[in-house]
Amino acid sequence: MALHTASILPSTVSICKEGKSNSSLKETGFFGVSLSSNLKAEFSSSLISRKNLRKKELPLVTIKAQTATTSPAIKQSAPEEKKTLRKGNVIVTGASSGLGLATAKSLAETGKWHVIMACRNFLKAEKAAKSIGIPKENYTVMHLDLASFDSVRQFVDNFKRSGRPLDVLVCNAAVYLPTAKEPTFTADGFELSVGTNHLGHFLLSRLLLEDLKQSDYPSKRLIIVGSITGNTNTLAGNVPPKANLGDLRGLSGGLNGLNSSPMIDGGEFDGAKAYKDSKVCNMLTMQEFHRRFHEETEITFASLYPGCIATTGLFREHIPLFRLLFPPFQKYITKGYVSEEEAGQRLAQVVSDTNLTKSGVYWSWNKNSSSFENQLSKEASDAEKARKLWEISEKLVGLA
Ligand code: LMG
Ligand code: NDP
Ligand code: PMR
Repeated sequence: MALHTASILPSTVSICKEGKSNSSLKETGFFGVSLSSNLKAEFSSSLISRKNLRKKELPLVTIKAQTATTSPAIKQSAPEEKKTLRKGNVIVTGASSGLGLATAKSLAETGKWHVIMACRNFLKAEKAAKSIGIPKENYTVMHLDLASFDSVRQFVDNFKRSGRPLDVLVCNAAVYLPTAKEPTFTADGFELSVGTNHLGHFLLSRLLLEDLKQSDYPSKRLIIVGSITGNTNTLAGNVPPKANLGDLRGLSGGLNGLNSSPMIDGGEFDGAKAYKDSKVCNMLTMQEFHRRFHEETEITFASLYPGCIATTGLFREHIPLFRLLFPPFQKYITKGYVSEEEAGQRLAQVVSDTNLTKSGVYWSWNKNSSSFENQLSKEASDAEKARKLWEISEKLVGLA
């Protein structure tokens, strides 16, 4: 199957420290002062520009999605595992850095999970897994570029072919383009942040729902990572630009910046807003899944805000001054800071803790690092909007 040129281009330039970990702080603040940054930088991004979208017309390079299995697909029970409960299989998207990597580590080192690290950069993921010390029998890297529906479909095919049952799917990957002046687009022509963070995950989850449903694991789950910044019922969610999906007219129009706006609400392009909008989509999608499928499938659908992990690659496109000041600002002023390691444990908890089986919940953690069911903003819990978002998204990803 041919992947578009886009999917073989390096998607972003990483200029941020990654894999840093500091587990000394445990507070998660929901109130605090803001350090802002209207400082914009002229970073040239190697992302696919609107012009580059035309490259779809160039001769396509045919590549197969890479799949390397670091352990046998059919798991032999380790001698110490005499119990009836088999190892759980969990797919984590974007597990090559930050929260996803920390979560993969946290789950894999328990010995109870086999983590399928679904990543766009195969080698980076392998290296990251090795360097962070994930036991090699407990993970498999599989290629997935969420910015290409072909790649998502190919990933799903490859996964199904592996013969593994699917017990938990974690939609974690994301891009954040706060300094972009112009929109960039996925292989299928959708604004990149919403295209990757929401549409790619929407298609992936829909295609894997049946696998989750078939799982005989005691608790099967679909987790979609949300964020405080998409929730306007918080101070952090009120830092401009605020998330707002409006009446979804841009999304209905195809989010392509040609005959429609690249923004969901139909407005002018704003990279920071597009990210926050995508997080609202993630949280609405989780609830819509819950309403449509929880009763029938017994799958737990949940979202979470893991805390402000100010050191991850998410901020790689932000200006250097922001990357320098953001971690101390979050640590000492808002107290919302959380280390990658701690955030990974939180997400791992949502994946596997037998106390967190409630469906339709948006989890957060308090100052003592105890989980609690958090309130979503009015928009992020608007059932009518969730339904509309679902229906439009279905059309855009080719499922309706
Ligand atoms: C957008 O900007 C970007 O444009 C976009 O690209 C993207 O990055 C997006 O969400 C991501 O952010 C956000 C916007 C937020 O930023 C601005 O427009 C810049 C506003 C600058 C405001 C900074 C105020 C700093 C003033 C310092 C004065 C200090 C004195 C106080 C000291 C008291 C100490 C005891 O815009 C806003 O958020 C507007 C609202 C801003 C309210 C700010 C409240 C200020 C509170 C004081 C903060 C103190 C910060 C200290 C910094 C310490 C650093 C370690
Ligand atoms: P990182 O940038 O460290 O991790 C993002 C991951 O997503 C990377 O592995 C990246 O791959 C991957 N990714 C990006 N684009 C694609 C794509 N097209 N296909 C497949 N994978 C892709 O950021 P974080 O760890 O901080 O972010 C993880 C999640 O946490 C996101 O959903 C984010 O919204 C959420 N979050 C983060 C917060 C924070 O403070 N950092 C706070 C709240 C929520 P690659 O390594 O190749 O770049
Ligand atoms: Mg925030 C209670 C305080 C709090 C928390 C928990 C966050 C989290 N932020 C808080 C407050 C503020 N921030 C305030 C008061 C300001 C304005 C001065 C502020 C600014 C700010 C900027 C410019 N914050 C940011 C940015 C970003 O570029 C980050 C962003 O919006 O990414 C989308 C960000 C974040 N603040 C957070 C968190 C968790 C983020 C980033 C990641 C995310 O939501 O996924």
